Amino acid sequence: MPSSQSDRFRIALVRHHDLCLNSRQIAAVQKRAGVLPHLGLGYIETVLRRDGFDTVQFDSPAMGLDGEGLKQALIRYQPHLVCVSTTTPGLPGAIEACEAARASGAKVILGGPHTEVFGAENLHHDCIDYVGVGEGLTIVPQLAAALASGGETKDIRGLICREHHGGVAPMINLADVGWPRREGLPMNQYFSIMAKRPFATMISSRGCPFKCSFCFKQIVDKKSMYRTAEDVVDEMEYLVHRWGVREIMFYDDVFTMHRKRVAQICELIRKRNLKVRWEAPTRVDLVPNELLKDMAAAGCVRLRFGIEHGDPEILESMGKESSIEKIERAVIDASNVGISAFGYFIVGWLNETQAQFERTVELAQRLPFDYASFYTATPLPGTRLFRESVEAGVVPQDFWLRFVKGEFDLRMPELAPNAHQRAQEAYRRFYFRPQMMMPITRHIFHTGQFSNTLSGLLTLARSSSNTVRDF
Ligand code: B12
Ligand code: SF4
Repeated sequence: MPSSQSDRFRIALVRHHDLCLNSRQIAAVQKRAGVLPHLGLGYIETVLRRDGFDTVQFDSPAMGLDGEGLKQALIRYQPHLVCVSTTTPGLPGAIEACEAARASGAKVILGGPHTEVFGAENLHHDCIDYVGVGEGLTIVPQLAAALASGGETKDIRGLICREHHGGVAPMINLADVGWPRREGLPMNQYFSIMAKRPFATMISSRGCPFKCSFCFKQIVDKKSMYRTAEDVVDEMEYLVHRWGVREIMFYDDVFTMHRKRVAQICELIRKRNLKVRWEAPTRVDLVPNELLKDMAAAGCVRLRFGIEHGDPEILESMGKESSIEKIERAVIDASNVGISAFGYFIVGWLNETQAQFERTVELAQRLPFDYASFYTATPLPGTRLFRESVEAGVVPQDFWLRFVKGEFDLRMPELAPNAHQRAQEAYRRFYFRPQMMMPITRHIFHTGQFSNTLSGLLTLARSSSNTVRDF
């Protein structure tokens, strides 16, 4: 442990770069698409501060820190404990962060969605002392308290180390935690190519009861949790007044799951005369027209729909529980009330034929989408898509295990022929057509992001990403 600069126990919370599978393409796209904050670490920091710990967040993409830069920053801070958060594809970046943390002399804990599938396996990397499985809001404060007082760690639920395995830490309600800490973060560095700046993110609910076969469910997401309308709008108001935020992006899985709650949020925004643009993800079967009108009147400018595919058979096999008719209805209704529709599509589905791919492009072109993303299907560990891909002989059973143990140069196998070319082609056919001139011009006018938009479009046209649907 580092020699103490002050009496307080110091904890660094780290999100490092996406040195993911096919990282170069993703980095190129993400650099232009934006830098979005990590709310999970912000929430953990809130709890740690409440418990009296000294904390700092190091958000490498926002702070422009590479591996060496992060290492030097950590050495200067001299943390006793470093918490690194990761997804599975993001593991290579997280390991670089853990190595930087190790060089600072701190104890290192790895957590986040990834560690819910692979726990002890991560201890293969010498730079990791602990793995947290499940709710970081309980694991990290308990570990910090134990380390600070020289106490035992073996009874901490959800904590794995080389000596013992503490199972899984159950979810706690975000509403009981307060808001994620943003002080100390370079708030002006966060942006989304789609949004007006200054911009911020929030989460108003957690979890989703649907079971799409490609979607990874965290333990904390298996039970849904909703914040009250009052608390949500209070945080929106705080972002506007404290940070001058002009647009808010919600990170929820499905924002409109509870119609009444969303209607209450809209009513409060209007009552308080809160002037802020906002956008949220949802499903096509959860946006009745009345609600859409309410949302538009309360500042909702964009809805992100998980459309996924234009082929009914594939939609069915994804377990999406939607239909082409529902997709058409929702996108047209949103557009009619003045809300931009962002369609997330997946191409290169397992055994996808050329004709099925064409149906996706055709649907994206036919409906009034202002934005679309086309991702190649990724069989994330722990998903039904992964099991089916293994059964189909397209992905080796031990693919992710090898990856987790350090074979970071593995390439993700394609589930359908030419999946990457299909993604590139879909982007080109969607964005580069005369009908997109209006939405693109409107976008530039509302967000003021002229150069980002143009270079983003060019990058999208040139590259494709191998990933699951995300932002
Ligand atoms: C917002 C978001 C993003 C944002 C912001 C990143 C972030 N993690 O916040 C952006 C766009 C950057 C992003 C990118 C990616 N994402 Co993403 N993202 C999400 C989303 C929709 C919400 C995350 C969130 O804010 N949750 C709420 C907060 C409160 O929880 P949390 O961050 O998960 O943190 C909690 C726990 O995980 C845990 N925890 C977190 N960190 C730590 C650290 C320690 C030490 C401990 C003990 C615990 C712990 O405690 C926290 C509090 O409860 C989730 C879906 C979901 N429902 O979680 C997908 C999700 C996390 N993303 C996913 C993926 C695959 C990606 C990408 C790889 C995709 C891509 N486009 O390339 C990239 C890679 C990013 C990276 N470096 O790893 C997958 C992860 C699956 C997996 N097995 O790893 C998810 C689950 C989507 C899905 N359903 O499949 N993502
Ligand atoms: S893709 Fe969306 S609707 Fe489907 S399970 Fe995941 S969060 Fe729920």
